[in-house]
Amino acid sequence: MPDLTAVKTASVQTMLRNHRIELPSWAFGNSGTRFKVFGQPGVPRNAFEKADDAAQVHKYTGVTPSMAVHIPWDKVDDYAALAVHAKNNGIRIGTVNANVFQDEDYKLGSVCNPDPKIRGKALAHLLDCVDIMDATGSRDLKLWFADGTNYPGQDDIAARQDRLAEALRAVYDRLGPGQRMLLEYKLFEPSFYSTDIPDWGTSLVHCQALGPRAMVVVDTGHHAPGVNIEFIVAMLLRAGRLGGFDFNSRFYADDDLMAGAADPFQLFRIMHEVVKANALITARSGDAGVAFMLDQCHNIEPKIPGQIRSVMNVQEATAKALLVDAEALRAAQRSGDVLGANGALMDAYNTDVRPLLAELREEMGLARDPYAAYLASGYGEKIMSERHGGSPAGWGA
Ligand code: RM4
Ligand code: MN
Repeated sequence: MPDLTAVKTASVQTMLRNHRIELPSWAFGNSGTRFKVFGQPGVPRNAFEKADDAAQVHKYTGVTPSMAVHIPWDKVDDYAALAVHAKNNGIRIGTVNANVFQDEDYKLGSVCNPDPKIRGKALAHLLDCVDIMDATGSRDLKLWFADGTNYPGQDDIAARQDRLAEALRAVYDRLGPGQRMLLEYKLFEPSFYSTDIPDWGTSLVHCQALGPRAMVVVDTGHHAPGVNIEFIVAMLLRAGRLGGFDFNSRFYADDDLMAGAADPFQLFRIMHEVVKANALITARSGDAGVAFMLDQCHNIEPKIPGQIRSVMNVQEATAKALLVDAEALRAAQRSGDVLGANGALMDAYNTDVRPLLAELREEMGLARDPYAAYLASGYGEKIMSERHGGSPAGWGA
């Protein structure tokens, strides 16, 4: 078993105290599947109210001081005012997510579309997103493209890559100092025959061609079943190109369930690679730093508690990863002690880290159980009585 001496516990707690997790604005709005969006009472009606809800998660967890926005879902007239509003609530606006997948024009793709006019429109949106980053003080632009084809021969696979590279170059060159581009990949959907950025290799090739401030983002839901995600994480860290995570859980495809819900062991294994690479604590500016973001939807469960639970799950996986006895593990690995090495990892995974986290929260002036504290706060009842007519976050079935 890992030796939970006071010194070890304190050093793990120090790391956890500084480990930041970013919340997605879209987690707070109504969401669902293509079959049905189930509306919930009290959901935010605009980006300002989403920031209010994100601030609640931060208030009870103490580790989520930023909220990612999705444009145009979070379109406002004055982004600087949104940033000020977030700040007044104790958080800030984080990653700006572009959306070039919900306009009629994008039926055959956005930046890879065969029509140059449509490519131009998509590029203009991406550049607008950089303007928004300037106004909100955001570091990262996150790009996910729904681009691809449904039928062999529908379009030229290689030519689409050229179009993609051209658009990415224009956006990259527009980034200000200290701003980064995070390029996401997803194996399939909505395109079923070919996807223009289906995997980490494709994303990495584009990032490397662009420059050091283009980095890959790993959405844990965007892989085929059985894929060893921690291997990808290790490779990207090794290449210095892991820009961030979109954490969520999947059982089948891009399920967007709460992080750590479907496979907490996988989350632990991922965090173990991060911890080994000393990549846990992110720099606020500059090129370095892994962004730990949630990308989730709460379709049937209440949203703010769902986010709090997800943050707790990420913290628990991280705490366990920090508890791995690195020396014992290395010694076992070097001596070819297969079971000893595996045992060192499993000992950490099987440790109950909830008391350690509860103690840390107490030290931070928070309730030991953020989930229960939020439920007892009355905020959920308040927004239910005050807010009427919250609209779907974006998928809007
Ligand atoms: C995409 C991708 C993006 C997210 C949208 C909502 O599948 O994961 O990161 O912004 O969904
Ligand atoms: Mn994502």
